[in-house]
This record gives sequence, C-alpha cells and structure tokens, in this order.
Amino acid sequence: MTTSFSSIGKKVRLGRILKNGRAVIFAFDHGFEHGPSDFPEGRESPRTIMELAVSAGFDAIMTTKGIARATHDLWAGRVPLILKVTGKTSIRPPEQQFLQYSIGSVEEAIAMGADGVAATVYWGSPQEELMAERFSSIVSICDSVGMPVMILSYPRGPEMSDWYNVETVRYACRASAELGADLIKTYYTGSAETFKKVVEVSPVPVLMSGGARAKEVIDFLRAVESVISAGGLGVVVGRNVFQSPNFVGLARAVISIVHKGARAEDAMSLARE
Ligand code: FBP
Repeated sequence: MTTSFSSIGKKVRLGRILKNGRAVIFAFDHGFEHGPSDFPEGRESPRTIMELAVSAGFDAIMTTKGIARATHDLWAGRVPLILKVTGKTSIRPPEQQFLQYSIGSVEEAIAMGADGVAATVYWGSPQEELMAERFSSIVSICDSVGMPVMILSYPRGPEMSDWYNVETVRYACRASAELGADLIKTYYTGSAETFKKVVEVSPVPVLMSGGARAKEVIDFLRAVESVISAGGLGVVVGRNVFQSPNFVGLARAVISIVHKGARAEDAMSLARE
C-alpha cells in the first residue's frame, strides 16, 4: 500500500517537535487563559517572553494566533509553533469555566507554518461533549492535512473534587488517545508510580503539564524526573519557567532532565534563582 501524503506530513512535523521521541514545549497562552497578571513585572510584553523562550532552546512553542503573529520574527524558522485553537478566559462566570471554545483554526495553523495544533478537553465537564466533538473534528481535519494534534487533557468539572486523581487522569488520557490525539499533555499525578499507570493506557506520547509555579524549584524538577522515569515523553511548561527569575536556566534544567536523563538534583545547578 502506498503511504498517504498527509501521513508523511504528520511524521515530518512531529519529527520537528519531538527530538528522539521526547519534547520540552513552552506553553504561552496564559494572557488569554489567566490574564496579564500571570506575567512578572518586566515580562508583560509577549516579545520579552518569546525572546527568552527562543534563546532557552525549547523544542516547540504553544501559543495563540495573535501572539504567534506579534512575535513571528522571533520564532519563525527557529522553533516549531503549535497553535492553540481553543481557550477560555478566567473572567467568565464560574458556571462557564468548564468549557473551552474555538479561538483559532487548523487553516490558520497551516497559514502560519505551524507544526502542530493544540486544543483542550475538560473531561467530566457538563460541556464535555462539545469539546470532545470539536476535538474529534480537529483531529479529522488535521489528519487530512498532515498536522499533528496535541490535546490538553484535563479532568475538570464542578462536581469533581480531585482533578489529579490517577484513575481520573488515566481515564482522560485513554479517552484522549481514543479520540485520535497525537500527543497528550496532562496533569502530573504526584509520583512516578501513579504516572506510570497513566502512561501505560495511552498509546501516544504523554507529556506533563507544568501547573502553577512550585514553591521550590527542586520540587518541580523532581516532578519532571518522575514523569520521565515513568515513561512520560516530556513536559509542556509555562508558569514554572516564565515566572522564574532564572527563566533560561530553569528551562535548560528541564531540557537536561528530559533529553539527557539528568537527575533533578544535578539539573538544579542550572536552575538556581
Ligand atoms: P502551565 O505550565 O503554566 O500550567 O501552563 C500549562 C497550561 O495548560 C496553559 O497552556 C494554560 O494557559 C494553563 O495551563 C491553564 O491553566 P489552568 O489550569 O489554570 O486552567
């Protein structure tokens, strides 16, 4: 059987994001999701953060179309773009916090030369079906044009007490794989033992979602090390890096754990604040 053109395209693009099968991706959609208060003083401009991200050596940058456009001269040709095509603001009413709507398209990702598309599904939300159906359509379109799709696979609903529960996270990741995601970004479940249970049910690469800035840098680096030892294939990180005074050092510490198998304690020498 001949190979389809689109499956070649997907392989080529995924190959630009994953280095030896692993990736450290910079998440930079917080201005939309949380608002500008997430950004430390002096880093309010998207160009300041993008310059740091490009120099840090991330494997890809996930951002929104407006930020991708405003900073394209910095990342284009240097770091692959993953266009985030769903979102929600934190200022919506509480009962509407469990739905991500469309904020971009696969066509726009192609137009900008992106190597991937990313979209969120809140598994267990009362609006789960809207997000899952939208994600399924995104997968179909991406499949026909050779574009990899990353899912932000987040258990989240008003009745759900523990978003990080291993059984719930592994269910969300399995459901994400069943929908056809190429990469899964999900919550860290607290240990290598539990994260292994997440990885083992997911037939596609699972990457840890960074989360709010850890109290101690070493705690974050240990979480990254646990994810890798559990068979996770990388990290998608935003706040832990861009809220650190040592942005580039911390990013390189994470990269050394993911790509060179460094121990968290050894990587700390790069990340000191
Ligand atoms: P972080 O590493 O900062 O957690 O970024 C990952 C991310 O998924 C972002 O892409 C997104 O803006 C944010 O977390 C969502 O945060 P929340 O969990 O508050 O919805």
